[in-house]
Amino acid sequence: MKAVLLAAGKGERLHPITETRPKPLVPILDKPLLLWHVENLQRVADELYVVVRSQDKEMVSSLLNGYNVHVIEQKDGIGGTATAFSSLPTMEDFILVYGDVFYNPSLLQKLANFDNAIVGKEVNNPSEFGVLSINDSFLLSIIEKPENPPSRLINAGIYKLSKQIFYYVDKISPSSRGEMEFTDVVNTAVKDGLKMEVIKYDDFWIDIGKPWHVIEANRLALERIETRIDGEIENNVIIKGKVVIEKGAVVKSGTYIEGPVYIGKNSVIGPHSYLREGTVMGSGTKAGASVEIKGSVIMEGTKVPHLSYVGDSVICEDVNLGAGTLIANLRFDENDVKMSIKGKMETSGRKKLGTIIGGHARTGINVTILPGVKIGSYARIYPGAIVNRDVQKGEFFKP
Ligand code: TTP
Repeated sequence: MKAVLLAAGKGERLHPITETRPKPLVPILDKPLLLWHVENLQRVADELYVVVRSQDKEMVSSLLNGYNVHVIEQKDGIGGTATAFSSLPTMEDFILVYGDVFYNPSLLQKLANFDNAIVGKEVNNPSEFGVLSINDSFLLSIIEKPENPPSRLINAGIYKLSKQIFYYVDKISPSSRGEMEFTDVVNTAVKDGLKMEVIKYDDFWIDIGKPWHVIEANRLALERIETRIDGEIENNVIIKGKVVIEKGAVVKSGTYIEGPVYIGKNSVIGPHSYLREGTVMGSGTKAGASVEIKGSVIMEGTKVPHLSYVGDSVICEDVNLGAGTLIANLRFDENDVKMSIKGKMETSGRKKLGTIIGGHARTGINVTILPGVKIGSYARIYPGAIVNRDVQKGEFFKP
């Protein structure tokens, strides 16, 4: 059997994270999401296809060097998941997965037994997804973001498909949002009589579309780690809960860790830092003296050297936080934190959410960042500033 991964999205809602990396390279436990997918799919498929944007092809190909994967460029023209799909050669029998979902791969084994099947996941907010309308265990249609969802079962973005589906690719037109949608291909096929089973799946699942989902996907992965210590731990370090400490990492004296926490290779933690649950330190990162980090994803090469608090945030690669940089993650009114997504304020559904800082940004000393604020890649924040609005890519924020 073959497997296909659609990974040619723009990932605009994930800005500023995707200002400096394509969405498939967003890390989960310091490993690009794309590699999680490839390793999962290789368990059940002997041939893998990944569809990417032309500008990402080189980066993705070099990441997948050594893996047996065909990297295919998405066709030009109107974008969308159906365009990604139509870029593939015809196949007999295959699994198809959207590149931004994170899930338990044990599901794939079960899927392999069906001719045509779609995975359904029950969620509490179905109106935000494609909702499955079903009859017995068969799909009637996928309804995109309905106001009155017929069920709580949504399209998990994971399918088992047969060759017949290719026949319907040319039978659709652009959706109301101006994209060629793979769900329209599936709806057209089902309407024409194709039997598609709905496989209910109730293990962990997340669609990484918005910046805080990066924290949540990492948290899901963290909850499944087993303690492994390959790095060095100095005397007087206290570790509670599960931790992974990779090779070359050093945890210096006086540090207190409450797992689950992941510390990537060649990182330096401490002396006297406090890493709390849900923290992922990418490779080559630093959390220095009197630094507290909680529920955050710190990407490769980023330094938080002195006297800082980082809560419920994503700090991308090669960022430096000046001494005394403090990130607020809770509003005084304790309402859910909002964030601007493609220019529109959206609720995150989270009481605790700090900041999202793009790659290569710098903050001066004593900078304060308010909840839900995004700081673009390569931005500079003037010492002592209170950052109370989004900062654009490359902007020098000086109040
Ligand atoms: P989306 O999340 O709908 O789109 P996106 O990745 O472009 O993100 P954003 O809306 O934030 O800009 O895409 C769902 C999946 O489909 C994702 O895994 C990427 C894939 N996809 C393609 O392969 N090609 C495309 O043209 C689009 C739009 C998505």
